Amino acid sequence: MRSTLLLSLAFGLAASSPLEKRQKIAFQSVAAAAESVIATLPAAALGPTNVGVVATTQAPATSAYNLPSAISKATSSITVANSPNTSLAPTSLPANAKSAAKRELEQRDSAAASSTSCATYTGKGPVVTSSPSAWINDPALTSAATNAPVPTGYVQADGFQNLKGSLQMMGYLTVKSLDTYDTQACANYCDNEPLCMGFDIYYERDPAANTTCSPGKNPDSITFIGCTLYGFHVNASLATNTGQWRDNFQVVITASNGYNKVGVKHPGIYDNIPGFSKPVELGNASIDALFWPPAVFDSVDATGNNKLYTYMGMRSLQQPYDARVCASICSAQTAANKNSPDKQTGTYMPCNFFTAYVLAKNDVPVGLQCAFYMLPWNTTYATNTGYYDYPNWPKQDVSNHYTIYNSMAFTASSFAQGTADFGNNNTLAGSYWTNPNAFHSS
Ligand SMILES: *[C@@H]1O[C@H](CO)[C@@H](O)[C@H](O)[C@H]1NC(C)=O
Ligand SMILES: *[C@@H]1O[C@H](CO)[C@@H](O)[C@H](O)[C@H]1NC(C)=O
Ligand SMILES: *[C@@H]1O[C@H](CO)[C@@H](O)[C@H](O)[C@H]1NC(C)=O
Ligand SMILES: *[C@@H]1O[C@H](CO)[C@@H](O)[C@H](O)[C@H]1NC(C)=O
Ligand SMILES: *[C@@H]1O[C@H](CO)[C@@H](O)[C@H](O)[C@H]1NC(C)=O
Ligand SMILES: CC(=O)N[C@H]1CO[C@H](CO)[C@@H](O)[C@@H]1O
Repeated sequence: MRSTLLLSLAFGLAASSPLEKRQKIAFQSVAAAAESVIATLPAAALGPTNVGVVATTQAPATSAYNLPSAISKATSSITVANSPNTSLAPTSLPANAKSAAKRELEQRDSAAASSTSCATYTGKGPVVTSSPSAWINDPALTSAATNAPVPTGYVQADGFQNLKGSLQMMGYLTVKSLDTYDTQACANYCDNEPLCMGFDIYYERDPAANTTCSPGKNPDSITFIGCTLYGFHVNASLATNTGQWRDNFQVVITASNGYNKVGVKHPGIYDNIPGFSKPVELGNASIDALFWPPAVFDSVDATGNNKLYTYMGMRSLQQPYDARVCASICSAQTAANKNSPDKQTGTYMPCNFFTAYVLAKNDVPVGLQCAFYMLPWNTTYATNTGYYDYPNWPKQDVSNHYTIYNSMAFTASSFAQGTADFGNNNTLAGSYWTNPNAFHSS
């Protein structure tokens, strides 16, 4: 029956400190699993590598995120889950993941690069001829960062000003080359990229020529002005790319500033996802409900009957926030379940509703979270805004703060049309589903 509350730890309800209400999803377990995936992401998924060369030889610069491949990766591991005990496919390591040990920035040595061997490069930033260690502190460069205006519609990320490193963070979208250190110009790029939630602008000391072709393998320097866009809010603690050696030339970075888009953005790309109606914004909260009818978080109703367990599990994706990927998982899960219904009853678990939100740990994003349900829940149930966790409980020496943002809810369009998929369960449709419109708050 549907009375069990046992889920796997990573997706479940187990509380690790008394501060957590028992129905809440254990974000600390989700985050720990996500962090181990993030640790395996290749450098190219975290930020541009060899940016000066890339951005001065390609216009517009490379795009690091591709929706069709994100969808095919996210849906490739789907297995039938017609029992409420089954957690959806756990976060899996990307097939081509490199080990974290190999994450140091690498020089690009592609075929395209070899056709430009002995190429020379020009930068748009001020040329500063001092040594790399003096270069990073030269006021000709750093004053741009300290005087930069905060662009309209953005806030400066806490402490993210004039850092000596560029961002290395999950959710990297693309890099643009700027003509001047212009925070508004970078913000304009971010505004034109629907998935962009934050950006990093910085100066990078790059070689004026291919180092291998230059005398002493240490050519003059140029100053590249980078503008990198991310599908999450940026955090100063991840401005960790302080450069690298290319032969005898030292690439270094300075004047690195990070900005985040204010408020929840609901880009139009989510208004017409096939099979789903326009999303409802849940702000900084996720749905905190499992059983229908809701009332209390118990598995049986007042007369002792088992309630319907509507929650189907969640996925944590270490890629830019993109609710379309969650939608494709929801649809693929319904199709897989429908294709292999329960042998005895002929019923299956349809995914009729999902939420997509960012889970952050201490302001650092750990993933795009997708949570799946058989029935829709409205904003009344969006009450989980995260929590503080004390990993060494009962000692309170350390605490981690889990928060949520950009939370959105999507309901299958079939509900609006009154042709909802109840998984062949007429009992469910008849007795538990009386007023679908009650679930739509917009
Ligand atoms: C769910 O798991 C519990 C405990 O392992 C088990 O007793 C129950 O039969 C399972 N329910 C289903 C539907 O598989
Ligand atoms: C630099 O020149 C070497 C030797 O000609 C070539 O193999 C390499 O691809 C070039 N690198 C770049 C980034 O153009
Ligand atoms: C929602 O979360 C974002 C990102 O953490 C934060 O900047 C904002 O202040 C939060 N809003 C509210 C109303 O708490
Ligand atoms: C069908 O729905 C009823 C509730 O309406 C539930 O008790 C029953 O377990 C469901 N059957 C299956 C096989 O899901
Ligand atoms: C959400 O649905 C419940 C019925 O399940 C209803 O009582 C409540 O008013 C609804 N809330 C909103 C915001 O529509
Ligand atoms: C995980 C982490 O280091 N998060 C940091 C994000 O940035 C703020 C402001 O600099 C820090 O307070 C957090 O510790």
